[in-house]
Amino acid sequence: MTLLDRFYQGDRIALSKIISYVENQSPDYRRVLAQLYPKAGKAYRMGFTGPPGAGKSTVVDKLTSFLVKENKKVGIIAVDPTSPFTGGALLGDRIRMQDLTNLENVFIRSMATRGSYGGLATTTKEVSLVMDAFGKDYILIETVGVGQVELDVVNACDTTVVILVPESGDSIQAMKAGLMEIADIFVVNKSDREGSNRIVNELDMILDIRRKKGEWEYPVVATEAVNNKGIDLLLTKISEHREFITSHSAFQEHRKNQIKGDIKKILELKVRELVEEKILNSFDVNQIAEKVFRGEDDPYSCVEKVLKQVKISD
Ligand SMILES: Nc1nc2c(ncn2[C@@H]2O[C@H](COP(=O)(O)OP(=O)(O)OP(=O)(O)O)[C@@H](O)[C@H]2O)c(=O)[nH]1
Ligand SMILES: [Mg+2]
Repeated sequence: MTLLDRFYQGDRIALSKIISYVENQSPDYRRVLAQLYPKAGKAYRMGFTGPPGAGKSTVVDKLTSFLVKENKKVGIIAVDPTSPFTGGALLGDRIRMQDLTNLENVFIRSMATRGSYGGLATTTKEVSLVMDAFGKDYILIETVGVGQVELDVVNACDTTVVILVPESGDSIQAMKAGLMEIADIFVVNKSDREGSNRIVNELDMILDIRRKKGEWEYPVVATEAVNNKGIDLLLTKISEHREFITSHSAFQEHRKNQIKGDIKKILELKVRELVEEKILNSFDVNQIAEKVFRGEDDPYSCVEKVLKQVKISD
């Protein structure tokens, strides 16, 4: 039996192996993804982002427990900022969500950002695709909200949840441009702490400008994740958002835009590889430099000539 056969039979070890294969961009990993692609598209993907320590993992953990009780299959991707010391994922998320790892219907994967430009690990989307093809109903992606990461979350998810804490109050204005714009749902976690009502009200005020009749309501949900409070309401809001977007053409547009983004990304990566393999390696820059130096040719014409000679695709 091949690895893919085992994967299709629901073998978790096969799932884990295929994820590693894709993560490491092993030879032919694109062929594997191409095979899985038609099987994917059924999972609902939610992103959870927000400042470090806001309670993202706790929220994801509690939400997962709810979903599992409803017999749903859940995949979790925890994207950790690359530690400058270990170069790998921090252990924190894994440890906190450990109770879930024993559950048959839950699969957790921690990934490092590897300092890629995107922040969100470049392969997060591919890993999500693999989990989707495996038959997960929900994929929950946790990332620390820094810079570019947020946009990547939106691009990889159907519903984006931004998690803040009462202490975030002072920075709301500063965040407006980034986190505020990407959230479909806001969570004020640690609502057991002082100042929770104030930040909920502040967010409500800012969001009122954005709320339009008949449009999505951009709800703010107060939670105390550690004590499982407010999680049921959050799940209700996520379901409402799902219903909202799937009943509007916006959803189809969003998915189409994601596909366009994917195609461009795949193409860019491929072109970069081809340039490396087929052009830079077969190109004797020293010889050309000599010619140019001797005044026999100019660099522009040389590049054109090189490009005419190479065969890009087989
Ligand atoms: N008081 C209080 N503490 C909470 C609540 N939710 C989570 N915590 C605690 O906050 C700490 C951080 O929670 P995490 O869930 O690890 O936060 P995170 O956002 O995933 O953190 P990073 O992944 O490191 O960015 C933990 O010690 C939690 O127990 C809450 O509702 N109230
Ligand atoms: Mg976490």
